[in-house]
Amino acid sequence: MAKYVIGDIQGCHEEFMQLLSKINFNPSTDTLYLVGDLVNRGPQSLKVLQWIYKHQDSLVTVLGNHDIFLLGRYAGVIKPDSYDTISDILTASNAAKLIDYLRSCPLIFQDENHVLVHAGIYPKIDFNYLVALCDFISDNFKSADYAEFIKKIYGNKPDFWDETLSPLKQMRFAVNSTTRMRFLDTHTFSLDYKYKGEVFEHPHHLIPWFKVNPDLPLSKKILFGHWASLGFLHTSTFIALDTGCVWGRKLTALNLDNFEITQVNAQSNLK
Ligand SMILES: [Mn+2]
Repeated sequence: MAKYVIGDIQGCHEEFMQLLSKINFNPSTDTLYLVGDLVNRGPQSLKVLQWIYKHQDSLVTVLGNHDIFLLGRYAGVIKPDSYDTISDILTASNAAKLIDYLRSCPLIFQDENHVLVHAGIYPKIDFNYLVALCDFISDNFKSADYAEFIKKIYGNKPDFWDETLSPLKQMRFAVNSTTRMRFLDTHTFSLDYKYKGEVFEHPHHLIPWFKVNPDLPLSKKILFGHWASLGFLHTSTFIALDTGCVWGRKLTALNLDNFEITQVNAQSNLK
């Protein structure tokens, strides 16, 4: 009856299978939380997604930026990127079923003790308002005209939050902050997409999102991925789980009952 959370898989199927066997994952009794970015950049995105689809009753996954990219590519509203490794999914015979499953996955999931999200919880929006906004976004992802919706919410702007933004702009900001956020501007709290350097020696005008308001009005721990250069971190309020498997480092599982960490080494190095 154990509950585990696993970091960004990004098509690293072999490592994912090794990790599951190392923790003795039993789909009929155990539960798996996945922080999103199931696919892309890595070698076997289709195999990863097929495993997740098959075991969907034993797991919860939130959507990451690469998963939304896949939805947009399948819908034909996002242009290919030269680094994509999702063509096997796009041409799979059961692609429609896999995509429908992904469309049904939330941006934020909560249980009694945890909040699961790909990149983070933006610290300057009321949490319940953000959850409601994300639920509304999920309704749109599930709707028949989701392609048109993805086209509208795909883009960097607005990079700041303001309650007076139009509903569409609010949704775009919610998608970007839950799936792409790392650093915020210290003064305006806008999202920074540019800085790619050291996490702990960052420029003064930037602050990691989770340091803005370390005591979020939440009694739950935030479980997130997306930030490979941050690596594994566990504090009283959050757990960061992207340990850069696709970049030649490790894939990490954390047992949420006893906080035991299990890792496997990456098979290949994309760097
Ligand atoms: Mn990501």
